[in-house]
Amino acid sequence: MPFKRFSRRQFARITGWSALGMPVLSVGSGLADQGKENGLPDRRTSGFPDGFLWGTATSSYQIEGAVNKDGRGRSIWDVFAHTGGTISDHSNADTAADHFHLYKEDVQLMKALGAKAYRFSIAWPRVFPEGTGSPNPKGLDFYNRLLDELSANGMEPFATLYHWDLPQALQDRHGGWTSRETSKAFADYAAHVAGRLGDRVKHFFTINECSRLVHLGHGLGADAPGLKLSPSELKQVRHNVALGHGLAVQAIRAHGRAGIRVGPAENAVSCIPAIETPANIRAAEMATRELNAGYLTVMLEGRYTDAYLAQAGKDAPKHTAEDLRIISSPIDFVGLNVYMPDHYVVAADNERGFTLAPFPASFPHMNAAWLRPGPEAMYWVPRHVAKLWNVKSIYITENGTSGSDQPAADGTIYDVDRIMYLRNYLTHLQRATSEGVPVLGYFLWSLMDNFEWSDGYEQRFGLYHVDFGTKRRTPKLSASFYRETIARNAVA
Ligand code: GBH
Repeated sequence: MPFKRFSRRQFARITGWSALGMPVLSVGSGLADQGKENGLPDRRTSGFPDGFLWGTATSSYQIEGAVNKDGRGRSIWDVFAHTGGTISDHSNADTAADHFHLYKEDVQLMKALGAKAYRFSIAWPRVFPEGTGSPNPKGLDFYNRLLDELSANGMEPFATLYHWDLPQALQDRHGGWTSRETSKAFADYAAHVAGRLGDRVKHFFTINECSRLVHLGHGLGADAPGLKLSPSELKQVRHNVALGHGLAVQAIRAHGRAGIRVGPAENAVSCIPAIETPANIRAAEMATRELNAGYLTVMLEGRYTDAYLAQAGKDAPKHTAEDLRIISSPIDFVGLNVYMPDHYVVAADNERGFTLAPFPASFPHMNAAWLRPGPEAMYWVPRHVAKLWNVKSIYITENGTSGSDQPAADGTIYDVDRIMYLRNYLTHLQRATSEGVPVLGYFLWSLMDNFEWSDGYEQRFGLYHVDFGTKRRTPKLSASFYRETIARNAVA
């Protein structure tokens, strides 16, 4: 049902667009010009590079629903969410936002923003219900339909192969990522998908946020598969995940078309110089390299740092030189999920050369207790990555915030906290691109409210509000903010 689930009039009122989806004010007569008239700086002159790619992001388990449709196998998240006490509101994603059935409407939501790119993930258990073996063609059909719809609407697809929904069969058979059998199975799945979708998908991300699936899934037990492993087992999982990334890079190149582009989507541990001095900046770079040793550092350098191995001691992951060559297979870009500062760094005269400042209890947070607003992370993370490893192409694969998102008396969700957050992060992104940091595009998390893992439906990250009962989508005020930013190619 195209676009009818929220009232067109309401949408137009909130966004300042006519009912036909045309802007009421043309960009040229919009706020950018008003700024000029008011004597404010013309922000169009400090915009983003020409051709900068604006998009939104989602992931399969968080939006699709239809978990039993067309032969999909169970994933570790189905099992985890159906285990008592794992999800704060006792929910699961059996139907989620029902994107599986409403994908056409959802493509219109992206289009209404003026976005030109969409990052989504493919559910491995739809494609290989048992993790390996015979593929389920009906599973891939869903993504064929989605790709057709994206293409018909001028939307460039960016596909993530693994956004945490591991086939449960691999957990049962091999212990999931505790075994390198899973790394190999991941490469076989990646090869199959690249072979079938690689004619239309030019950009693949291997694994979303290695560190979260390692720590929260296998260390703290807060995410699927809910394990609390020992330090040595955890380091082995981390190694197997990195190996899975490298094997998938090779498989995609071997089975995709010439020119296919591939890279990770990492939430690199973000290290911000507490005060911008040359010494602190250098310290923040060193911290970035050490604190990402098991992830970006090994992927881009092909070795674990001395400090990582020394600190691990007898718990160091078992690995071969060949593993390291695979993990560091050349990639075409680095995807970065940037949400917050993980550490403010001060240069220090100690062995590591830096001190990580403890966060004061008074440091503010957004609606989610973990989400500290620190917009300068959006400048420093891509800058460090570009500088440390000479990376030439970067995408911001996620950035956004949850909010309480309550409708006001007039029915509108005035999510000015989200707008404040986005405006500040984008301002720092603009600083980065204007200084030549090679960020090519930005994917806002998220297109719409979705199943926020162990927070269930209690944390909403969308530009579009989703009523999870009726599945109705309604734009929040931030949808207008993003649309205006895209139209100007400058922060609105
Ligand atoms: C991303 O993770 C995910 O890729 C995406 O699926 C998700 O919906 C989105 O962000 C919003 O969360 O242990 O309680 O302190 C974000 C990065 C880093 C967020 C770890 C949660 C720890 C929570 N995550 N963080 S806690």
